[in-house]
Amino acid sequence: MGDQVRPERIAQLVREEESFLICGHVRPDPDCVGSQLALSHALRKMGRGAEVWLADRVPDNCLFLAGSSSVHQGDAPLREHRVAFVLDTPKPERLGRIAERVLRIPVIVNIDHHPSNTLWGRYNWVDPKASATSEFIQLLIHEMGIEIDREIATCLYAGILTDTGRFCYSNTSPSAHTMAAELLRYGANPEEVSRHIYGSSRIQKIRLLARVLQGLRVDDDGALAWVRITREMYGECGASTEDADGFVNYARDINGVRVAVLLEEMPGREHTRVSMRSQDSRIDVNEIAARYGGGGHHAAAGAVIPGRLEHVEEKLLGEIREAVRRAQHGDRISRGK
Ligand SMILES: [Mn+2]
Repeated sequence: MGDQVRPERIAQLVREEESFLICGHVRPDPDCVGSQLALSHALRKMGRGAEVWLADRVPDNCLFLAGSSSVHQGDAPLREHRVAFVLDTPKPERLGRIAERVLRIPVIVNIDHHPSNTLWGRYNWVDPKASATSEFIQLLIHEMGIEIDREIATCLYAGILTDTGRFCYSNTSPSAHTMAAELLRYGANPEEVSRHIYGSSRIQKIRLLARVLQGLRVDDDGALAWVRITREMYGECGASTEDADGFVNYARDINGVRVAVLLEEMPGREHTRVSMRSQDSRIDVNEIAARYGGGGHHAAAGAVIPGRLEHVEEKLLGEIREAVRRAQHGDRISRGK
């Protein structure tokens, strides 16, 4: 574990080194890929080498970002690097199968906004108040003295747009809007970015969504809603796990729902992936995910839990109902005072 540093220190490191590896988490999202690509463009503009490396493939909704086709997915980096940036990745396990190789790199710069970040780099720039990792990269690029061009602006805008839930989540801070506004001035086109990210669904995804919503369940009191995805559903719809991103939000957006859960059967059926959303500030789903070695944010978190879907469903939903009860009980006590 290393120190928390300021962007000036990281910009100094950039001036001292020749080339950089830029890594991110498994199941990469637009904030991860966008901040990686933006940083790689800025480093190349400075005459530095930059290699973007991920365990999983770039999702379809990020393929419009400049440089996405050159993201490396091999078992090892293409070149030797002394310094690795790891972005949007709260702990090394979230790197997936590349974790071991990344941890062999002497200097790791950990830049992230997840509250669950363990400050695991040699240098850490971690602030849970930032709406997206893209915010840090925007500040760092300024610190590096590089002009933000249209391609960089588009990458960073995609990150802020998606991590704030299209500027809807509670992390939609004044700075998220200010930084997004700056990116528009540098040439990001919000209509184009939104169309690529939200308006180009595969038909397999919509078929899977229809199938999943048929199985939506809600507790009698309306506080907990959940959906399940089995291996059969993927097979029947020709869909993949990436297609299910965001499905939990349909359960979350039902009037009266405090917590929403998506349970997904993993290949082999011995593990279950869960995504949780809280609509109640008193219920911290990050804390619940952490009990299972997962993490995320207060209102959005997930974990991969050993066990078949039915068992995980019963145990996890029991814990969530308990958290909902406690939150409501606490509310009654404080109102009684
Ligand atoms: Mn992020």
